[in-house]
Amino acid sequence: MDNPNYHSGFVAIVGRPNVGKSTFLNRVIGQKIAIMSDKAQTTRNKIQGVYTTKEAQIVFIDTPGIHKPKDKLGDFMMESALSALKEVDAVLFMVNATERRGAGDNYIIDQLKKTDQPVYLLINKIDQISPDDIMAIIGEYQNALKFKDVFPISALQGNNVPELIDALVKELPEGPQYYPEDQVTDHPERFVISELIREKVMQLTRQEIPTSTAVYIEKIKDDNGLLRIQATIIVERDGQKGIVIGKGGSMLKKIGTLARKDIENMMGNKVFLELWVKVQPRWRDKQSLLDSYGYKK
Ligand code: GDP
Ligand code: MG
Ligand code: K
Repeated sequence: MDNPNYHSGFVAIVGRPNVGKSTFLNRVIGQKIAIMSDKAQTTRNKIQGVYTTKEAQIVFIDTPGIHKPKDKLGDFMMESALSALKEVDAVLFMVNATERRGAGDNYIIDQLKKTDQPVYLLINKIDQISPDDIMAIIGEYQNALKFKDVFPISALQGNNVPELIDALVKELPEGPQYYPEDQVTDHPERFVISELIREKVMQLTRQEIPTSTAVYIEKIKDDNGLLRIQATIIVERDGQKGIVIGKGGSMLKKIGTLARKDIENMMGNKVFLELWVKVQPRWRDKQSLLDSYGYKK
C-alpha cells in the first residue's frame, strides 16, 4: 500500500473467558470471519480477525494465555501472551458489565501494568444493565489502571462499537495494509487443538501407538459460542486404528472427553468434538501430508 494516509496496526484483546471477546470480533469482522484461512501463521500470536477499510487496517490479536498458568504449557502461553502485549499498538481490556471485578480481572490488570501500550477499557454487555449503573462499574476499574479511554459497549447488539473502531483507527500509526482485503483471520489454534488431541492418544494408548499418530483438524465452526470441532486421528496401520477406537469405541470416547476438556479450558468456549480415525500408511514419509498435519519444515 503506497497510500501515505493509511493507518494500520495490531490490537490485542484481553479479558476473562466469556466476557464477549469472540462476539465482539464477530461483530467487527462481520460474517466474513466464518471464512478461515491457514496462511501466514505465527505460533506466538493468534490473529483473530483483520478489519480492513480503504483508510485503515486493524489486526486483532487474541491472547488466550492471560490467566494464571496451571502448568508448563500455561507458563509458555503466558509468556507469549505478555510479549505479544508489548508488540501491539493498543490493548482492549474487556470486562463483563453484569459481573463484579474479580480475581481474574485483577490478574490481567497486574499484567497490563507492565506494558506501556494504551489500554482501552471495554465494559461489555451493557444491554443487560441499567444505564444508571455504568458509572459505578467504570469506577471499579478506573482506580486500578490508567485507561486511554473507556467504552461501554454491547458486542451482541453493536452499541458503541463503531465509535470504538473510530477511536482505534485514530490511535494507530500510519502504516501499510499488512493483509490482503479478503483475509479476515488465520487459525494457529488449529495446531494447538490437534496437539491436545494427540497428547490424549499418546497418554491413553501408551506404548501401543508410538509416534505414528497425527491429528488433522477438518473443521472448526463457531456456533454461537459453541465450537464444533471435527478432527481425524491418523495412524499408520489397521491394528493401530483398532487400538485407538477401542472396544465398542470406548478408547476413542475417552480420548475425546479428555481432549474436549482441555480445549474448553484453552479456548474458554464449550466444545463439541467429533473424532474420526483414519489409516494412512507411511504418512511420516510424505512431505505433503506432513505439511497438512501441521509439521511444516
Ligand atoms: P469470550 O470467551 O470472551 O470470547 O466470550 P464469547 O464471545 O464466547 O461470549 C460469551 C457469552 O456472552 C456468549 O453467550 C455471548 O452470546 C454472550 N455475550 C457476548 N457479548 C454480549 C453482549 O454484549 N450482550 C449480551 N447480552 N451477551 C453477550
Ligand atoms: Mg472466545
Ligand atoms: K467463550
